Amino acid sequence: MMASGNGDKNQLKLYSYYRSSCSYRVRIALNLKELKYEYKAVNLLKGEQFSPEFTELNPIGYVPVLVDGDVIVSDSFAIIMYLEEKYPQHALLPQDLQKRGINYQAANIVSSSIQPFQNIGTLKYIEEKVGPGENLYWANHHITKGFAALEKLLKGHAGRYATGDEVFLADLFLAPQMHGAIKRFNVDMVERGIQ
Ligand SMILES: N[C@@H](CCC(=O)N[C@@H](CS)C(=O)NCC(=O)O)C(=O)O
Repeated sequence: MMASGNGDKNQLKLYSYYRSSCSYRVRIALNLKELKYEYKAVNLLKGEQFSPEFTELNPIGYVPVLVDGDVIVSDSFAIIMYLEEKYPQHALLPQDLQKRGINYQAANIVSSSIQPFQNIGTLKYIEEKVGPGENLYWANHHITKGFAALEKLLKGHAGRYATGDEVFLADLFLAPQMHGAIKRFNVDMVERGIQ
């Protein structure tokens, strides 16, 4: 069950699952901003996201959830924006507005047009309603489509990282998604020229 920590009310707490790409985005933000936090493990494979204790924090039953004193924020994009405003060190958004727009767009391609299609609940549903193994074709299709769009979008903006030589918002969404695509779904990123 969810591990409880030392109970310090002022310490940031992150409810996370180690293989969750959405939680991974927030862990990168917390680390770049050098913020200490208490790690609260939620085992998605054991269904801990559906426990009353957890859905009290996030009614839809997804990780990540950030608790900062009396403030509770769910959804990686919302959490990262909250962190950006409250803890401005190591800015995650570029000053240049065009670049900023590209960062929002890339992050949202990952969070709206790729990850929801490969979420545990979605994959289980497709497997049950469509047929055994169909969920992997489904996930692969959406991941490949999303990365093809990202490749076009970022052409001309990328440097060492997605939108130049500094790590910004887009990278926080891209890195975990690429990791998952390669390790969990065997998508060939080299052939796509993405790696
Ligand atoms: N848009 C949300 C999506 C959250 C989400 O889908 N989380 C996944 C892990 S990456 C989850 O908790 N899945 C549990 C389930 O499907 O039951 C975010 O970015 O935080």
